[in-house]
This record gives sequence, C-alpha cells and structure tokens, in this order.
Amino acid sequence: MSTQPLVGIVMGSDSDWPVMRACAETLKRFGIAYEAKVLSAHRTPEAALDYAASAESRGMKVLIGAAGGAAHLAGVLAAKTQLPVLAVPMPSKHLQGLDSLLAMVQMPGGIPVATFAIGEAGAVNAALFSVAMLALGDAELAAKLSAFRASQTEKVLSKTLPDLP
Ligand code: RP5
Repeated sequence: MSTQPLVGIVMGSDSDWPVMRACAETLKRFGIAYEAKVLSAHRTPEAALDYAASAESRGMKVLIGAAGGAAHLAGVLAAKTQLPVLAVPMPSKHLQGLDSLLAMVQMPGGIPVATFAIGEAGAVNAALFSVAMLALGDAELAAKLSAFRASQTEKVLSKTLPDLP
C-alpha cells in the first residue's frame, strides 16, 4: 500500500469516529492510503479551509466530509477545493441524522458535494465510491472492486432463511 494518502476522511468531531471507522476500514481493505482527521467547519474553521485548500497539492484525490447536525463541513471543504467531496451525514443525537442529511444535500448550485446515506452505510459507500473513482485509472484496483462485488453477491445468494417451526 502506498503511503501517500489519496483519500482524506475529515470529521467534525471525534464523536463521529465510531461511525467513520467503517469508512477507514473499507479503504484499508482495498489497500488505499487515507488520512483521518478531526476538523470542524465551526470549531476550527481556518484549519478546515486550509486542509481543503492544500489537499490537491498534497496529492489527495478525494475528500470525505462527515458531520452531524448543522453539518457544514463537507460544503466548506468543497468551497476550497476542486477535488471531489463526498459527504456522510452523521446520526445526530436529537434528529437521528435527518438534520445532517438535509444540511449536506442542500448545496447551492456551483459547488457540488455528493451526499451518502446517514450513518455506517453511508460511511462504507463513500469509501466504495472513492474506490470506484480511483479504479478508473487503476486496473488492479478495478479488479479488486469486481472481486469484492462478486463475493458480496455470492454471500447474499447463499443466505438461507430459517424454516417455520
Ligand atoms: C458536529 O457536531 C460533529 O460532526 C458531530 O457529529 C456533532 C457533535 O459533536 P460533539 O459535540 O460530539 O463534539 O459538528
């Protein structure tokens, strides 16, 4: 695995890590170097902007922004970089992540952010989407993605349901 991080996973709080860990694990499974950081659109705005502004020149290819509640992080990152920015809404304490989802998805025209499902499924899919983008220029990675999809299909098709008593 190359040590140059290609994907930046940025989350608004370390309280997001239990969900975003699934994103990091998925990237690791595909051998993609990533860096995971806590940066907040509200609590550390300058650092979040600097991170996004320098990401491309540091060799990053994709940024994943995870946040809950007001959830401005992914949009703020996208405002400062041309790299693709994926957003994962965190399941918030009071509104279960619906607030995060609506905040993330409502970007103004001109600054796109691709928003995924709330919670762990979104965290995994943001990683898989990153893999799919990186695989466009990497035949070996494309083959790994095909193998992953085939094994997933096989697992689902091999499931059996219990007989009724
Ligand atoms: C957001 O506020 C974070 O992304 C997190 O989901 C939420 C709560 O943060 P903490 O108060 O747990 O640090 O900015």
